[in-house]
Amino acid sequence: MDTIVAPATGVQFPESIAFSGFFKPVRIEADVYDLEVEGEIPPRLTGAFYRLGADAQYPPRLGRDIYLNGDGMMTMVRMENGHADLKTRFVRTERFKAERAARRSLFGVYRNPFTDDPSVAGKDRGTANTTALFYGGRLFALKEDNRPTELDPNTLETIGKTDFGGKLTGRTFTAHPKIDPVTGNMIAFAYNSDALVSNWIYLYEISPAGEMLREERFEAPYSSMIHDFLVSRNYIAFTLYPMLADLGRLKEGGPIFAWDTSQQTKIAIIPRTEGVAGLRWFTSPKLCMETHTINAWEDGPVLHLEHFISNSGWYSQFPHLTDPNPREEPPFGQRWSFDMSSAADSFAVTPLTPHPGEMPVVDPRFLMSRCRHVFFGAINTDLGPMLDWGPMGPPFNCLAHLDQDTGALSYYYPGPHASTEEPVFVPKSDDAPEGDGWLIGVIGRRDQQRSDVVILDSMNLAAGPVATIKLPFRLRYAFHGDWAPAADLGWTAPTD
Ligand code: V55
Ligand code: FE
Repeated sequence: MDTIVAPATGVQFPESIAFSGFFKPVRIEADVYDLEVEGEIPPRLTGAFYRLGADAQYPPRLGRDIYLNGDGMMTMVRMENGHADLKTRFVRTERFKAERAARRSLFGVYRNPFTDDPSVAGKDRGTANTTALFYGGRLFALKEDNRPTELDPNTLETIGKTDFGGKLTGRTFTAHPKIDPVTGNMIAFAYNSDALVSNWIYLYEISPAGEMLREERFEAPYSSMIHDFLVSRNYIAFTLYPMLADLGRLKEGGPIFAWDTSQQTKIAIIPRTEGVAGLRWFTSPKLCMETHTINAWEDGPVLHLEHFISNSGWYSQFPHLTDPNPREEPPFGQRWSFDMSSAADSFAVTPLTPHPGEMPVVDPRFLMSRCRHVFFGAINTDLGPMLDWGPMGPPFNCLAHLDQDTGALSYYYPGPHASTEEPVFVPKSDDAPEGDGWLIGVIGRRDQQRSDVVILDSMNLAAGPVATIKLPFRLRYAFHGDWAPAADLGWTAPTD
């Protein structure tokens, strides 16, 4: 860092959608004790709520970038005896530390090292900004283009990157691993892991103690963005869509991904026991993209994949390869059903949601088996107006609950200037029925430049929050979170 000189001018964020208004970087590393609480925090919720998102320490080096490239910012709300304390911390990545020392951005646009300042050539570009995962007593910050970063779950201090005892072979790791509620193991994958652009997909199984139990690889027909995947009791499944990576485009300083309509949407289904030797490929008759997965489960020989699907690329983040002005289609929930006893390359599609949605959660105790209850962010204009578009597309104006037995939908509507984020599900007790829990989620109050954390009864969203934890400032819209019970955090006395 010896030759880097801080710029002679002050910091200014651009006026673009990802860096202004309600989405302007917040950058506050806070400790606020005893937040205001309306209502009552359920005693069961003694522990810590985490959520991870992208903030931006500095304006983008080239004046432009997408929201997904911000620096990892962890939020923790620690709850105990009706009290709630807030802690927010940037993840101290190598990149964060280098840029702080230089007082400016050194790394260029999203996943493109060819746009970096030459002084950081070959340095770690990781942002650790997508998923807070509490697993095996450890808190991880995950981002799909790098290895997991471990944080202290009580202080949020950055411990460093992990390679699971030297057994993680690839340079990347998904932000959407699945925890098997029966075995306790983590099933994970990685892509673009042996090179910046690669067709190889890695599969991992890791124990709660952090031991690598299994690693396998298979080759995809193309190199594309693979954000999420599905695991049932007996299968692992990927929906691959042609948001293709291109090394030549990266070298020209362009975006890593572009939507290529000359390719098809492919599904890879892998039997868990047999592994990649038993892989079967399917082709979707319709070109479409999976945004996030809900769950996968089996009914006899039929494998059901439930996920949010959109019939276009994600143009708010990545361009269409040829169309300069493409129309982005919103995602809807769908169930894709594969009869695995048949050799046919086909599946049945059942729509699950009548309006657009995304960021689904189910009761994690029942993942990989049928989940009757699904919770997700939705846009339901019967409840109230749409909000102005944000840097991730149109914001959700409610949280929805889908009961798959009755088909009934119910909603929490936070008001006309408020948007929801993906909630975290905590069962009401260890033996509560499937789906009967508390949902903890952040609400963005756009008219107040402020955020709330709400706690909802999953079985009665329409009743509104049982508790609202009021934050004195705005949190930047974040991605995925988790819950850690106090017993797993080693609490003896209140921590500083
Ligand atoms: C996604 C999110 C990312 C990313 C790539 O939601 C894809 C999809 C938060 O970062 O880097
Ligand atoms: Fe995600």
